[in-house]
Amino acid sequence: METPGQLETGLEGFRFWPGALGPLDQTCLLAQVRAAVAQAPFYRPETPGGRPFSVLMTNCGPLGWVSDRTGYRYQPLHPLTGRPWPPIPPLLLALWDRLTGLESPPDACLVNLYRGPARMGLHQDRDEADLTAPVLSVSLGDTAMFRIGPAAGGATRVVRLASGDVCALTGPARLARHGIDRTLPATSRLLTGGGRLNLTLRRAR
Ligand code: MD3
Ligand code: FE
Repeated sequence: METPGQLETGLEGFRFWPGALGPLDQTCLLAQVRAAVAQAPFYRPETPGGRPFSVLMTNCGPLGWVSDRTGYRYQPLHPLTGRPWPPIPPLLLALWDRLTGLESPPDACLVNLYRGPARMGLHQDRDEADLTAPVLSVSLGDTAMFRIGPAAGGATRVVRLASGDVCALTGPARLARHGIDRTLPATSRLLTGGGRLNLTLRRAR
């Protein structure tokens, strides 16, 4: 695994590469994500309790994470179009290779879109079959206030995730509680009209 930068979260297994993607790579990746979104449009999922997410979502790859009144799961088809998710953008596969050093590629890429007051409450990611595989997160667009704390609960801290930043959640941090408090408007000009995209690469099965 490429050596990550230093960042004190007090959480072992939280790896952070600020500015891993330069402006050119960000523009390239955004074009690849836009092409995928043309095939698999963003939609607003509902929690199992029937509340709409403020974040819009879509996926790439063999499997996509979905939520509705029946629960959370990974599935091969877009819930609205009924079509398979488009392939994971090549730039992301190369990044997974470079930063995780893992032989097995990701089989799911969740794409989150934050606009205006969109946020994501504290949660754990545990819908994946193998919870020892890392999650790799790529941020594009406006800066996010990302909150993270230990799996067992207790003190959390906030890390700013800016456009081009990449982090990996491995080891003890894989089950960390985390969320997005808010995004900071007009902190990036990458997305026309503002907002933030987050791409998470995962091994779901
Ligand atoms: C820590 N996404 O999709 S990315 C998610 O910015 C999610 O959209 C946030 O939480 C976002 O589930 C945070 C950073 C991240 C991603 C996955 C994690 C942190 C994580 C998995 C385990 C622990
Ligand atoms: Fe998460």
